[in-house]
Amino acid sequence: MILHEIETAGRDQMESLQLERLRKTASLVYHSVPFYRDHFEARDIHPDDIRSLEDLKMLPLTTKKDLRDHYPFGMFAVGQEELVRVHASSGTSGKPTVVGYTQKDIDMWGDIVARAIAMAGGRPGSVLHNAYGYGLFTGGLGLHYGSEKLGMITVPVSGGNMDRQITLIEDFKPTVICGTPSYVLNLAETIESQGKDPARLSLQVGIFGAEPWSDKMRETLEGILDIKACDIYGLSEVIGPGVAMECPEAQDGLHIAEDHFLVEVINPDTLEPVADGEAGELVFTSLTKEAFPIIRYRTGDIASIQRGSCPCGRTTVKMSRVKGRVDDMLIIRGVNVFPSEMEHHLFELKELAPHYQLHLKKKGALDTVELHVEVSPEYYAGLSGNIGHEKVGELITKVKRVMKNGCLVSMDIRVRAPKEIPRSEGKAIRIVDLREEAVLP
Ligand code: DLL
Repeated sequence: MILHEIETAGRDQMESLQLERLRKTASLVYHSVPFYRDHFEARDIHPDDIRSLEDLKMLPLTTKKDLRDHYPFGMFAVGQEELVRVHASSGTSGKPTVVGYTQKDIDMWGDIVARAIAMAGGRPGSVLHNAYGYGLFTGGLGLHYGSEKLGMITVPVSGGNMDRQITLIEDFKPTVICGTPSYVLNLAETIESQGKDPARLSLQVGIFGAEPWSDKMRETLEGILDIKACDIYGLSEVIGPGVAMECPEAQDGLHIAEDHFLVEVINPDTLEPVADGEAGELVFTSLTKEAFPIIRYRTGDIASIQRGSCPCGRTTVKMSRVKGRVDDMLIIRGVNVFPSEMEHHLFELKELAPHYQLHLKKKGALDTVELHVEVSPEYYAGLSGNIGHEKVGELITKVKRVMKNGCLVSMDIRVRAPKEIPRSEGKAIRIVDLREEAVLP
């Protein structure tokens, strides 16, 4: 096990480091980013007034809208001559969110991702197959630089071209694979469809993130590939992947790189802090970034945090798996539910393949949700390839019952034949919103 000293620091040591860095960051944004300076001045405070970590709460929360309003470079704290990279996240509407990095930011990011890969079990000299997309998305380059920094032989495959991915895995014999869980599942199934057993490949560890996934999805991936699958979390606004990483020893929560990012959890409606262990919206403040420091950023991600010791020996605060995004939460007949919770229950059914989509539709004035599930090839064979077979009625009743018991929701179910649900090419599309179309004449 590779443990970095700071990952096992005592609380006092960690918090005094955080405070020192927070004060530096506050001073940087006050002097260099008009948006933040206005916040200080409106509250009649000065960076020197920040004397404890709690004092951070004197400052307001920052939202995605604030970043969009300052598109493209208005939130940067350094001049263009100091920037060496930008990334952007696409977002569903309007302009993308642009983030920038100095060389020091890139080095720091590489360090934390190297730490994350080492935590999962990556080792210098062995091969890492990186199937996260390269480009404006932070996944590809984020894992790439971390892997190189750790001294791993980095294969920058990016997404797409399944056949090439499979050849490279067979020939280069990576021990670590990185990608979104839905894409790697797609890859594993493609390998199976070629009559090969993905469990016999050289892979030992999967570093999966960039989208919500359930413990059942973990079981599926670990089983099909015979690997240990660990969750990696991050977002471009905070840095990219590496904000938090799950250790294989516990597989129970992700260690936050607390020496670089300060976490809070708030109730997304009242904006008040919630207690440890309670789910709420994650809020992050960067402590060491130069180009794009961020103060109290509302991530939109729902999770809880826990403090205390971990079997791996690390003392850093852990966040739970992300349940989903505030804006992906569905309210079905008054019950709140996230797609990843449905996934957890759906994947228990042997008749189904691990693929699903939720279609939001309009029936008159009412919003309705249809859950599309796909039967496994074995079950399909038992239907003699006829999706209209009477046995499907029993399956629908069963799926309805599982959703009702597991998530307390009743919804319409549509059963699809194998491969009918589109496969992931990156972040999986779990929710398809057809409501706009429905209201068109
Ligand atoms: O997805 C960064 C990343 C790349 C993380 C590779 C992990 C691996 P964005 O494109 O800015 O950055 O999207 C960030 O993705 O706010 C979450 O909603 C979601 N997300 C990221 N990691 C996880 C995860 C990258 N492990 C948004 N579990 C975040 C659940 C995740 N959701």
